[in-house]
Amino acid sequence: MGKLVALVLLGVGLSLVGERFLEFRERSNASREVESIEPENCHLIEEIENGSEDIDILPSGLAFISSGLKYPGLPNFAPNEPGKIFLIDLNEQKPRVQALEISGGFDKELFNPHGISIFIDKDHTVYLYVVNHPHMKSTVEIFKFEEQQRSLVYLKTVKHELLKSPREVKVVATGFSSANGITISADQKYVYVADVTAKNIHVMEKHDNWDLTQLKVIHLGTLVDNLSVDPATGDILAGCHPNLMKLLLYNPDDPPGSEVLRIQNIMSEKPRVSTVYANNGSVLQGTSVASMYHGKILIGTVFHKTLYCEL
Ligand SMILES: *[C@@H]1O[C@H](CO)[C@@H](O)[C@H](O)[C@H]1NC(C)=O
Ligand SMILES: *[C@@H]1O[C@H](CO)[C@@H](O)[C@H](O)[C@H]1NC(C)=O
Ligand SMILES: *[C@@H]1O[C@H](CO)[C@@H](O)[C@H](O)[C@H]1NC(C)=O
Ligand SMILES: CC(=O)N[C@H]1CO[C@H](CO)[C@@H](O)[C@@H]1O
Ligand SMILES: [Ca+2]
Ligand SMILES: [Ca+2]
Repeated sequence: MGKLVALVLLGVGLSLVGERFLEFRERSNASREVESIEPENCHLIEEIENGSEDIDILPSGLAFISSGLKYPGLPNFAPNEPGKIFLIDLNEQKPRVQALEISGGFDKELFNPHGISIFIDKDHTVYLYVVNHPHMKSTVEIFKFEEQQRSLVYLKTVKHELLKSPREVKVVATGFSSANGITISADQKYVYVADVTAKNIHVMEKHDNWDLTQLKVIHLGTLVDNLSVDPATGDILAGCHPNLMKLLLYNPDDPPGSEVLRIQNIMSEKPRVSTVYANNGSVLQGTSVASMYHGKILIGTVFHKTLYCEL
């Protein structure tokens, strides 16, 4: 979201000067009306209502959710509360939610979690990498997940001057107007990159040395934030901002909407793009990510609530 916001704010700043404003309004689909689409079994997760910017799910169905992001230019309902990582067990009939305890001398008061990524070591140890913005700086925190205790043990902080908007990969591809979400196929052969303002997804082939060559571009017509892959089917879920401008110029009476798209058979001649969820903001505002486990979907937002759905 960081890069996206910076880019859009820059865009707004520049474009306010002249008629580019109109063009930007158009590009960001500021006035797009969103028609509701909702699977039958959806409910809000009561315990997480101040953001769920990123979600990552273990192969066992335990989902990590980062909550409480504070970022310049983005709305936030709980500016004085530290961020948290929540855990949800998607194997449960009615999944419960718990905030993970953090031990190991970590400064929890300054915790401002953004993107998260699970890393599973060869010895099956689970690590959680968390992009953190203490005092609006950018660091990456590395935690070890203790499944029995349901807690995170702080291991170390990675800091670097170049780490302004940390990404999970080295620079291997260029030519995006605003690359944001990135994810890799289950077989590790393809990399999918979301280009927010170009409203598309680039499908790249990953070579052994991590060079990428572009295979195709899939146009979605909506501003794509984060991508995830359903490990069971290989489908891609995209958390999208149908009217990005409303997210940045937040007005509770005319809130930003939410949209989740699913791309099936992405490598085929005709990938199928369908809308899994769409809402005008009356239920869910500012979707940033959706992740799937055995037909169950968690839909996260930049600063708002969190929705659980069964397909
Ligand atoms: C969204 O923006 C594009 C320009 O990027 C425009 O062509 C399209 O009509 C807009 N869609 C809606 C629904 O406003
Ligand atoms: C969300 O933030 C509001 C405002 O600070 C607070 O009252 C509420 O308890 C928070 N909700 C959760 C679930 O943390
Ligand atoms: C959103 O849709 C609901 C019906 O689903 C409607 O009652 C409400 O007025 C709409 N809100 C906005 C801001 O358009
Ligand atoms: C995994 C992934 O694609 N994460 C991205 C989600 O979006 C933020 C920006 O909003 C990026 O910084 C992350 O890399
Ligand atoms: Ca994001
Ligand atoms: Ca992530």
